[in-house]
Amino acid sequence: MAGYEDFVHLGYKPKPTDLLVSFRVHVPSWETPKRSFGAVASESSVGTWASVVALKYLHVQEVAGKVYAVKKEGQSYAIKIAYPQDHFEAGNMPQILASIAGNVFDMKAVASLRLEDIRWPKKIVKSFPGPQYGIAGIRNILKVKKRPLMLTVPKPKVGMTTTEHCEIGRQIWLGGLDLLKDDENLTNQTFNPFKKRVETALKIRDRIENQTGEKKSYLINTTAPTYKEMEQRAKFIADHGGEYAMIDIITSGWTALHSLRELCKDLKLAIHAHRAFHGAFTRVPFQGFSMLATAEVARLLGADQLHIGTAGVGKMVGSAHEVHEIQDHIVQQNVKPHGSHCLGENWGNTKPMFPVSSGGLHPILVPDVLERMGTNIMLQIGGGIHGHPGGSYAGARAMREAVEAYLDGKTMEEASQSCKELRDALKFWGHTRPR
Ligand code: CAP
Ligand code: MG
Repeated sequence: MAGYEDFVHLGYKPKPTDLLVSFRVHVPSWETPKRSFGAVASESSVGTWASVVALKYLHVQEVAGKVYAVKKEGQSYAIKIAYPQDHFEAGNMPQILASIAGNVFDMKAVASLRLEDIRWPKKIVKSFPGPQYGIAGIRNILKVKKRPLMLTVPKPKVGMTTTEHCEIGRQIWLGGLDLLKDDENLTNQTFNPFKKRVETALKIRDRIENQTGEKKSYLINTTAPTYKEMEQRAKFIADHGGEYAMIDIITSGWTALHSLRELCKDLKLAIHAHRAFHGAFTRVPFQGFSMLATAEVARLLGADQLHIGTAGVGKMVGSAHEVHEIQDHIVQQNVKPHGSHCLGENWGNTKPMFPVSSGGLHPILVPDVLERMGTNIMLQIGGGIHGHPGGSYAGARAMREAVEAYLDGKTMEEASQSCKELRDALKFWGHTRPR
């Protein structure tokens, strides 16, 4: 009768149409590795603990997962599972993740389990919308051809009035930044109501665009109690001339992101994806669901830009290696398999996502990030602008100057000689890295 071990087929050669998943498994001391691996394939596809007669039916076996590769790595194992694509409802991300990333994480048959990477077959990739604009499209909206795009979040992140929030917008747009952004937890609070903020900020944006001759925009958080309300907020943004809908993709959920993407096609809004909450399942190296896989899901569902970390420079964890891996997967169209977990990807016509580097940065750290992540990124600096001794305008000037200096091959010390705001930032923070 079918037991967990029957889901292990080490001779199986995956088909191009299979969806592949790589996991890191710790096997419990009382369990055999083969049964532990088989449990993951069984529980994530068709099986359960009991041997059920129907498991032997051919048509059931035809949509079952198969463990096809196993590699011991110290105390844990890297395993790979192939799932026939017909197991899944194409275009239904919640269902796909309920299979490959559902019950498996809390089974006793594994001591710990982390989903590291997913290789999506062509039919599944094509069943999702992908980004509407992508990197080239975003650069086209903001009329910035090459340099890194610059954005900031007013701080304190919540608590300021609409007037205070929008005044910061005026200062940073005047100071040279491209984008203002709502923080992940600013939505429609009584002291800063959504509609009043949108109306006030976009009027100021129009004025500063005329004053500076530069395109400016605003990443407005549409995260809401229901999708119906999210839809109304996105429509309000479009009706008032905004270019972006921001969404907290993890706390809102995948169906919310997918639905917002469909709406934004009609509204012609770009989507900025904030990943707050991801650390609950991406941070621990031996349990959870990787940020790499999370980024792939966000790209398929259609975010145009996504926070992916600072490559070790800022206040959040996320090593240079991890961030580079994610950056490759969201910017490139083809990624080759490599290492024990990376399964590679062919994104077909799915547009790339703009990497956003944010968290614990200030102007003097701009070169550190650009050296690591290149210049085809978005740089977000919040506290490192509004905590500048000269205030938000000075902080924005310092950031813009830091980016221009890097592009001109100048050090921060050299550039600070001709820019007071950068000089003050250098004096105030030096090259310290917050954590
Ligand atoms: C950064 C930030 C962003 C984090 C999110 C914050 O502010 O606004 O939400 O960058 O992390 O609230 O911490 P600071 P990540 O610039 O003041 O640090 O980008 O890694 O998703
Ligand atoms: Mg934030």
